[in-house]
Amino acid sequence: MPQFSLQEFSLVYNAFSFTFAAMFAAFIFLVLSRNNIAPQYRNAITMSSLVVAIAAYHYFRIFESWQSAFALNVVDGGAASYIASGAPFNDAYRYIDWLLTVPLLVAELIAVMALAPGKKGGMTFRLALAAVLMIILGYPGEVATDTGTRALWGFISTLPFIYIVYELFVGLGSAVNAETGQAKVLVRNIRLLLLATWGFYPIVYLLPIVFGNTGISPSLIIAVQVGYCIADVAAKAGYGLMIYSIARVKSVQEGYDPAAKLAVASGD
Ligand SMILES: *C/C=C(C)/C=C/C=C(C)/C=C/C1=C(C)CCCC1(C)C
Repeated sequence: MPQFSLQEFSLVYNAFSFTFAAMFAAFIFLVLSRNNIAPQYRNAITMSSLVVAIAAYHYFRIFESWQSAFALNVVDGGAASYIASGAPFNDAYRYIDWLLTVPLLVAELIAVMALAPGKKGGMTFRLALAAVLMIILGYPGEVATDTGTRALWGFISTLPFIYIVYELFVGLGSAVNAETGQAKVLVRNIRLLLLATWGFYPIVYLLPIVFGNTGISPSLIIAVQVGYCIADVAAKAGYGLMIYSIARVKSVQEGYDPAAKLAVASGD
């Protein structure tokens, strides 16, 4: 079982705490800013809010689990450290989190894009299904104790992942080109953000294969946990704010003015 110095333990502890705060703050922002968005794009904001709310809850649980998995060990005359308390560190919360949030992340992107209304439903369904399959098929490999099984399920799970990337960059090509002005730039950038952040997860999955299960050192555990925090904040909160920006730009482009509506409502 790994043993961590005080600084190492605190680094992961603080990363979880930061991630919880970032998800929670993004949730408050998205809920409060909903009225700045034209009604036709509000579903995207609702889904973004759900994603960060679900992630905030799971980070809170992961944070608690990390806290209870290690106990402070003070040795007379030696350096204090954190050793395993006997309670397992449960980061299986992540897979449950992904199962719920990853389909929502693809659905929120489709919801703000210029796709013919008849095509939106089908595209959302195919991408969300692929996202669910990707997570479900990755799980048996995640919990497998031998690297062969891990590699096999990892490979199978990569197929829906490739399908999602293909649809985003090829299948949705004309929908991206149909965007205008700043919305087009933002939609292009959010695809890149998605690719860059999502790419992190299969790389982490590969580490036990690359290093061999016995090569998982405390510093690797720290790198993986802090890395997941960064990827999750970017892929959920950062991504959610970009969805908000796209929805806001398009609302303005389409003539939606929340101030005018407020003035009418208050009789000014
Ligand atoms: C907020 C959480 C996100 C965006 C999680 C994304 C997760 C993935 C893209 C996971 C992909 C995987 C593979 C492509 C193969 C190996 C197994 C997975 C599930 C780690």
